[in-house]
Amino acid sequence: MFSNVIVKKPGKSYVEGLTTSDLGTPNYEELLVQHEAYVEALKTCGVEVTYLEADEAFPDSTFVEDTAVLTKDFAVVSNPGAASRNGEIVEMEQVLKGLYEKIYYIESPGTLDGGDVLQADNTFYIGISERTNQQGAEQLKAILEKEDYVAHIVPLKEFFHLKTGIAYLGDNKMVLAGEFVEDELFSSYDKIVIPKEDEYSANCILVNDFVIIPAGYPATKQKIEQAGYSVIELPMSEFQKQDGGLSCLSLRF
Ligand code: CIR
Repeated sequence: MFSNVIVKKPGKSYVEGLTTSDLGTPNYEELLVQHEAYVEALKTCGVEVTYLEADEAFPDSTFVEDTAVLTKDFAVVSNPGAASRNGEIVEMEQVLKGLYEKIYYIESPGTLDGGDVLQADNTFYIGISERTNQQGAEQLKAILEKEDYVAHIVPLKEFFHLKTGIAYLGDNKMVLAGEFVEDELFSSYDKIVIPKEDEYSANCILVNDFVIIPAGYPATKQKIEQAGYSVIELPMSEFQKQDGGLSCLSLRF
């Protein structure tokens, strides 16, 4: 169960953020409506929301997930791999100091984006990507093992971040897309497989009694409902334009 989340309002500079997609320029008004709906959905899931104000200096900073890895007992401040995003950790460190007694850090030359880290019960999966390098992944693995978790490093082939293509729903159920579907590392899970055309919906989040998924993926909705979950659908178009998904918009703990 999660009792807290951290979110951050997108600033007007969001439209100048990093992206590899060709889906067009985000509409800021629409973006704010979608962000508000996201925050409301989290409240529906029963969590306390720490709401950070927008910071125009960091266009991508609404994607707070990349700045930290959180558990119940400790926080890890990440070291984001994109130069324009690295300074986002300064504010997040201050916020986390108010919430946690035990804080670890990923240190250069190690880089790590929180979007490359997935927790499934006592096991963590750490992707190596354009943003997370081997040293960053090994630093996090060492921290997690010291804290009695199991950690596996997963070199990514195609996905942007690890969680672009995978989500854990608890109860041994794993949502998997693309390169992860046949990966031996995930063979022991009960798989919910997302086909190529619905790949964006593999980035969904379990928040207490609900699974939040992007709107527009009826097949994914059906599969997750069949697995026994209540689903909340949210419009995500303006976040998708900047390569962001549902998990990226919050830190949950
Ligand atoms: C970036 O390129 O960093 C942002 N435009 C998107 C970050 C998405 N974050 C995530 O998948 N955890």
